[in-house]
Amino acid sequence: MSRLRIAIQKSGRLSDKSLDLLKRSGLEFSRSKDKLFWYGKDFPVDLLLVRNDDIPRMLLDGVCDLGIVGENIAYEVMLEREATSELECLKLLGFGQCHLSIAVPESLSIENSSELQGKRIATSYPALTRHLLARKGITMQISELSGSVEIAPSLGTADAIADLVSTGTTLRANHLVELEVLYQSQAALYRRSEKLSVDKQLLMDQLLARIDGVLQARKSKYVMLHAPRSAVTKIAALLPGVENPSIMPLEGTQNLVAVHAVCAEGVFWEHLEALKAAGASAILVLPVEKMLA
Ligand code: PRT
Repeated sequence: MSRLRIAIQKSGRLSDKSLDLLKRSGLEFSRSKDKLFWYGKDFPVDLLLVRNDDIPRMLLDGVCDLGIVGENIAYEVMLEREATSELECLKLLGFGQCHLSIAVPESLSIENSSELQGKRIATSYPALTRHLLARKGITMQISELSGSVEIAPSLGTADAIADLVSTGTTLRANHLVELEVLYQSQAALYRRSEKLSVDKQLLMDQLLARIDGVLQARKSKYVMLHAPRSAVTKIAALLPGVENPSIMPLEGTQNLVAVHAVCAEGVFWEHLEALKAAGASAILVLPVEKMLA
């Protein structure tokens, strides 16, 4: 019987959320001693726990069928291997958000990346940086570093850096300012762009439907409220991302009904206040655990 192999980061920023997503999709694994290969128990999907930048390489080499990795790394490896059409991004996963930015020392009065033409830039993402700079018509001398990129300007080994930024704390701590965002990234699910056997494709479709369900449920909220019959249309229109709410009679009252709906978008205090102002009462907002369309 066919089995799928999915690679995720062993330990790092994306590991916990990747594993959590798979567990919420109903996958359970028996952990092997070396902890690099976990066997899928009830569903034929096994897990490989590897270094982040090995994931797209393993996908391209056919070692695994699916991989969860940052878009920045997938793009970097595809450029490095000149294989930009060989990985397919199946889903953006909504975590691991960051951006690849050019940053320069605060002390330099540079306002535009075009002023960096011909200068030195340090980065851990040489292929991506070269590619994105070239799109802007900028050529720089790229110095590849595997870490601590942010200290290159103060060491005098680079005039600028291209590094991932999430909160901006690292840049500030190193007296660097962001000049330009080159690329926005988040964790995504990838596969190799090639035809699978019928069995494997079926398995992959099943897994993708489950992952979709988890991602959709994460965004959704189940809202229950009481509303005067006369205000139901107005109140239903205030529920974010709802087309057809269920309207049910309430025992012992003629004027009030119960309205239940799955809101496909975030439900914020402003929404609740607007619902209350329109006549709603007893408003409850609950998380949705699983969804299958
Ligand atoms: O250890 P391993 O070989 O598996 O990989 P790794 O060292 O590349 O892993 P890790 O865990 O650091 O990053 C994994 C992925 O998380 C990256 O490829 C990105 O897709 C994503 N990600 C999201 C980030 C960040 N946010 C991030 N802030 N990756 C790195 N950073 C670093 C950045 O390089 C800089 O040093 O964090 C620092 C900046 O953070 P702020 O918050 O100070 O701006």
